[in-house]
Amino acid sequence: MKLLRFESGHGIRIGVLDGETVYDLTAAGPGFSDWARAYEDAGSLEGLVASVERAKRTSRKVPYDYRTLRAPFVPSEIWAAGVTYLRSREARETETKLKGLYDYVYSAVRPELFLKDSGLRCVGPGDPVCVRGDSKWSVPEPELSVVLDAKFRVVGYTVGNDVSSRDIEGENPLYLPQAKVYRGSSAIGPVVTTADEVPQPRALEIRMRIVRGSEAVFEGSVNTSQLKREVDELVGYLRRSNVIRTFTVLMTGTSLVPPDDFTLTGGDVVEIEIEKIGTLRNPVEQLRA
Ligand code: DO4
Ligand code: MG
Repeated sequence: MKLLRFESGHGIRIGVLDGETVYDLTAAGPGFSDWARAYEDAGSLEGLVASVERAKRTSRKVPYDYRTLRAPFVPSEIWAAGVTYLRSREARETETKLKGLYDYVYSAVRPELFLKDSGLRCVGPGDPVCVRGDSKWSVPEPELSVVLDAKFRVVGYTVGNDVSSRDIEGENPLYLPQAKVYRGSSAIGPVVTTADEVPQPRALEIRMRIVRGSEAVFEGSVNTSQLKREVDELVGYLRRSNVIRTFTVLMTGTSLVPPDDFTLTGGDVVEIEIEKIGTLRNPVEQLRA
């Protein structure tokens, strides 16, 4: 199932995507006011799938229109894993003034995990992701993103963009929260594909294209088979002595790093496609210093 939210003349609706058709579930009952509530009411992914299938029978169908999409849910929190691909390790070791840290964490038993967002700075499809006003070197980070329930069970997967400032992190790794957390610094969407449809999260193709004007200024692809750690391993570290709410996101790290002379610029459009999920497309806004 592909879970989404969209805007209509009647406010924000929740729906499921089936081919080019969206089943608008919002009127199906009070539990369908938002995905976290529908999931909590159903108690499990299996329960949610069953209640959605029932609700679909009486739901209105509307054509799929990307322009109406919102983030598929408002994340309770976004956590992110770092240096989980060789390419990320190389890029960070190049940019940092403190050599060795990224080499170490790539091979360490404990992964790097950090709190990316409270949900406040995250946008959905079509909304702008931002470049900090005090950063001279910023990049998108396309990441397979795991959607978790409050028991740390995998509900599904979405496309994530961990927008980051390379110069701020490169100056000092202790500046990581400033390099990672600011207005419009993350995006998720366009849908959540439920876990039953993604039996092998480490076998998905990720593609990114950055368009400037009419030209693609960066294009790249990677397969999640290159991810150094199992999804379960990352979730296992997140759950240690921790508590989360349903619909918390865990981004799994990036491997697509544009060349070192590239920086994201206001007006660019970032397109990230992940197999079985879809394409997350966001324009870029330059913030003032
Ligand atoms: O160590 C900094 C963050 C790394 C990261 O976000 C990534 O590898 O995706
Ligand atoms: Mg990242």
